Amino acid sequence: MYSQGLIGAKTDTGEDEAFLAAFQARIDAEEKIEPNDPMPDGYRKTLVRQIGQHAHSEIVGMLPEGNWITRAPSLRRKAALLAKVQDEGGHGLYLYSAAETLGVSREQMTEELLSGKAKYSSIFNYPTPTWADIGAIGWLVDGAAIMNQIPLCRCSYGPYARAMIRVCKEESFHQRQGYEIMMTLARGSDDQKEMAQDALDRWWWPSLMMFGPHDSESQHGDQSMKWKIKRFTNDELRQKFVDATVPQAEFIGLKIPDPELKWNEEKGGYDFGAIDWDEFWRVVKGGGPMNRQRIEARRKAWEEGAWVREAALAHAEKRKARRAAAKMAAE
Ligand code: BYC
Repeated sequence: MYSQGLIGAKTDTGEDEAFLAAFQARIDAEEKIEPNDPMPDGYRKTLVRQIGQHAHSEIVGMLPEGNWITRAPSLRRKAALLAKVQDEGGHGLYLYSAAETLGVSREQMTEELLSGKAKYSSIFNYPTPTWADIGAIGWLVDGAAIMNQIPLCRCSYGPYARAMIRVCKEESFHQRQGYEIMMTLARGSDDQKEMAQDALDRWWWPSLMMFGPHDSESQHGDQSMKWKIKRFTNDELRQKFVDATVPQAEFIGLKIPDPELKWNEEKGGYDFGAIDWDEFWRVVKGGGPMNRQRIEARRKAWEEGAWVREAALAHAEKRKARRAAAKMAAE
């Protein structure tokens, strides 16, 4: 999708005050920053980190749902789930391509994921033991992802912003298919309703954690807001998600597992209970229920796909040589 011509590019941009002020002025004027434009190294690194982690999240995020493709309860459910999981793979590819425009290669990013240096969203380290988990992921995880990604369509970096437009359209379909699964279960037998409630109980708090630490603990938040990479803070987006999701739960007769959840007339939003940040950091640092299996699955896929990458490279070399020979013969 994007040129890889910048890999290994020189990043020495001569960052004196005038350069930084001129860059900030472009951001403040809502100009899009494009791959060949001069940019502060910190801006480039922040984007490589965020877009890389976002790409990894999409790819690792295929695993919990992929677990249910062979066991979906009907052909219609199977077709929809298969399409959704494929979409997530596509999102990962756009995002890896967008990150490559900043001078990092797919191989480097993958190595960082497999070595544990690069993070991916904490949410994908939880298991999917029942079919209702597939509903809960679509409804809550994709719902949270949309809340976070719609503003990224206005991110100051052009390739990331443009990739997000299609991603968001697809995520909104994902959210609806998840909610529809939950609605069907919630209106089904007592056992089905119980299964839906149990999935909501397990996915609610991890979904709130997807938005990242509180603003007061967010290391990168202020600078990313200033550079208009982020348009809302972690806490602002979390609040919007809670406000949008609580009525959806009420509509299908499920109960949000938070005794402190209460409408606050004055702020025009819900107050909600404290998030378990110890759990969040434990999961982010590799101690979640499925971290080991997720990375093992990615390592296996990367190693088993080596022959495909080698074959594609060999084919490209052959074509290049054939074209060069044909050109010489024609001269
Ligand atoms: N999990 O300073 P902060 C999907 C890290 S997938 C793990 O606030 P920032 C889907 C953070 O990276 C969509 N780590 O950071 C796919 C930082 O550590 P580093 C996934 C987290 O970047 C399949 C540290 O905590 N969406 O939709 O300003 C199926 C301090 O945080 C998390 C994206 O990736 C977390 N939840 O803000 C279904 C969105 N939160 O990097 C669905 C793009 C924070 O210094 N990313 N950390 O080592 C973002 O919008 C931002 O990066 C975040 C964090 C809001 C997540």
